[in-house]
Amino acid sequence: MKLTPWFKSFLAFVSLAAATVAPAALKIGFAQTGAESAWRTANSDSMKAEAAKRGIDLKFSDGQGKQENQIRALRSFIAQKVDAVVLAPLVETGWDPVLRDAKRAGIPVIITDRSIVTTDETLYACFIGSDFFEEGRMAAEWLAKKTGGTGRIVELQGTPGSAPANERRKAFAEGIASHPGLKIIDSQSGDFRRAGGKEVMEALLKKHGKSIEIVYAHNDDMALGAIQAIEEAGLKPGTDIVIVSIDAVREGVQAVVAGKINCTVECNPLFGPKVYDTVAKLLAGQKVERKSFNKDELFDATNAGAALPTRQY
Ligand code: GYE
Repeated sequence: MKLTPWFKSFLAFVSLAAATVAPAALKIGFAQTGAESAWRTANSDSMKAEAAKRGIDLKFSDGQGKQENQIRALRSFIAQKVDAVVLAPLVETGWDPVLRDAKRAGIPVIITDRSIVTTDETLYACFIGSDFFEEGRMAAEWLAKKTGGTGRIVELQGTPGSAPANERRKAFAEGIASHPGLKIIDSQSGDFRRAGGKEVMEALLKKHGKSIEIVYAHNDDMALGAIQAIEEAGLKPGTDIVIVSIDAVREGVQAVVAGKINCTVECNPLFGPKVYDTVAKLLAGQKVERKSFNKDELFDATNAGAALPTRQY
C-alpha cells in the first residue's frame, strides 16, 4: 500500500502521542542471594525473563552469597526510588534496619524464596516462596518407606542460617523421629554448592567409612557433588548409599533416572510471573495474600523418567 504524505504525518503524530502518554516502565529492584546452585540460576532466569516480557525495568543485584552485599543493594534501590523491592534473603535474620528504611521511603518490599525472622511483620508486604517444612517432611516420609525405617544418615546442610537449611533440617528430623532405626550420624554444611557437597562428603566418608547408608542433601547440587565423592571412593551412589535430595532441577531428576539419586523433592524456582503480578496488585492498592507457596511434587524411580522431558528447569 502506498501511503499519502498526509497519512504518513498522521501516523507519526499518533505514535508520538502514544509515546508521550505511555506510562513509565515499572522500576523494580531484585536483591538475589547469589548464584550458588542450578535452582538459583533458574530462579534468576525466571525473574529476568518475565521482567523483559512485561517491559519492567529490573535492577538485578547478585549478592554473591553475602548478606552485606544484599543490604547494600537494597540501600541503592531505595536511593534510586524504585517502585518496589524484591528480596530473596540469604539468611533469616538481620534485615529489620534496611527494611525500616524501605518502609520510611514508602517502597513496598516483597520477600521471595526464603522467609525472614523479624520483630515487625509490617516491614514487608508479603512472602512468595516454597514450603521448606513440607519438603523436609516429604523427604523423611519417602525415606522411612524406602528403608523400612532403618539406616545411618549423613546430612548435607544448606547455607547456615538460611530458611531452607533450618526448615528442611527441622522437618526431616521430626519426620524420622518416629522411626528410631533411622539415625543422623553426622550433619555438615556444603553451602548449597556442588563443590561444597563433594568436599563435605569426602570428609564424611573418611570419618565414617562404609557405615554411611543414607545421604540426605538439602539440595540437588550438593547431592550431585556427593555422588562424585562416593564414586571416587569406589562406591555406587543410589545402591550402596541411598540418596535423598531436594529441588528436582533437571540434573537432579536425570540422576534419579540414572539411579544415582533415589528421590528428589521438587522446589519450584519459577517465581517471576507470580512476583510481578503481586507487585502490580500492591501498587494498585489491592489486597494480596500474606504468604503464598508453590505446590511441590516428589520424583523417584517410579515417575522421574516420565517427568524429565517436560521439566522446565
Ligand atoms: O533449594 C537451593 C538454593 O532457597 C529454595 O537455595 C532455595 C534454595 C534451593 O541454593 O538449591
